[in-house]
Amino acid sequence: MQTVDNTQDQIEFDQRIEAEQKIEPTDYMPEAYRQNLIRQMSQHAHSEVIGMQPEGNWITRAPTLRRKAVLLSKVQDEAGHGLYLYSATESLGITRSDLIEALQSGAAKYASIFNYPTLTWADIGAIGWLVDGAAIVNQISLQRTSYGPYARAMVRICKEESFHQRQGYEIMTVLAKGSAEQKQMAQDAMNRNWWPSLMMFGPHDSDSAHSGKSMKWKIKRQPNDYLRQKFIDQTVPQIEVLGLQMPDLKLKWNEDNGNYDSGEINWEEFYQVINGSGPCNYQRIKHHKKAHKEGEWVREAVRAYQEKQTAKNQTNVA
Ligand code: FAQ
Repeated sequence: MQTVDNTQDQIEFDQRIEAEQKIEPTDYMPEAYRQNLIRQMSQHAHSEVIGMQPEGNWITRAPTLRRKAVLLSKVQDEAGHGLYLYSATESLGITRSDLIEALQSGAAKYASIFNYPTLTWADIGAIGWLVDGAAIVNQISLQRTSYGPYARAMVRICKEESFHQRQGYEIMTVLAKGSAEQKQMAQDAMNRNWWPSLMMFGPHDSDSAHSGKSMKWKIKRQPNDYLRQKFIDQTVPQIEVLGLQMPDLKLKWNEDNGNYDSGEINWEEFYQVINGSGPCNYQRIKHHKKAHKEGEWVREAVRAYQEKQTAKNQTNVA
């Protein structure tokens, strides 16, 4: 049973959400709000970190020194995003090791898109353009999320994602205006990444388990289908500029509602991928476990340093 104090806390929490005030780590929050934030934010952090793998795969094979330097920086940016988001999630009272354990055991998800392979250099262009493009549409909306540390992390992350999107589109522009083979590479990579990019926005609103509560608490500010449509509407003209064929023959401007109509996502594939049976799920987690194990000495060194510092400070106080 709730105590009187707790009821008052709940009323004040609801008022703050209503008034668009941010909830901060030391503020009262209902347990279900906290858990839902941990779920979404950690999923987001895991996505940034696992998302380094498909692109990292091309660092040694980038076609020029300039492309290599840019890709290296982009992948490092994604690591940075993962770190902000893990830190922001830890402010909800969960440890980093618990978060990593949930990723590695399959209890926590990460964006389905990163379970697809990057077959050619053009996939790097398509990821920057479409995947970062879809991520920005979602994350601009999340800049107004109700949890302060998450909202602030999103502001910085969006600035960097915006650069990533442009560098991806620039790769696509060069390929689309290149030789017939390069244009075909660009076309194939766009076709491969189009549907998985649309899946990044999650299931239809009618099938979205968390949207109701997340919208009420202003963790999510706009629903999955609205954001997906926004992404489609802004991306189709970019495909036209590239001079590529549409990846979905049903894409058609609808005068009546001012949006593009489109074909249906293969939801069976979506659920297979998010439940662990996509083309690269096994490989992604296996690689994460290996890298995490190899980094144990760094974590040990940090712990030893912290212990020494604490002992030194205690001696100084005494
Ligand atoms: N993949 O009830 P909903 C990036 C799960 S960052 C996997 O609608 P919700 C940068 C969902 O978790 C990309 N799982 O869920 C980059 C839930 O399962 P659960 C990451 C998905 O949370 C670029 C279940 O389905 N961005 O790309 C997906 O209300 C290039 C039911 O779904 C974010 O994470 C999916 N696509 O809405 C990095 C943004 N969709 O948890 C490297 C923050 C749904 O109960 C290279 N997250 N699920 O086990 C969000 O905005 C939301 O969590 C949604 C899903 C919109 C993804």
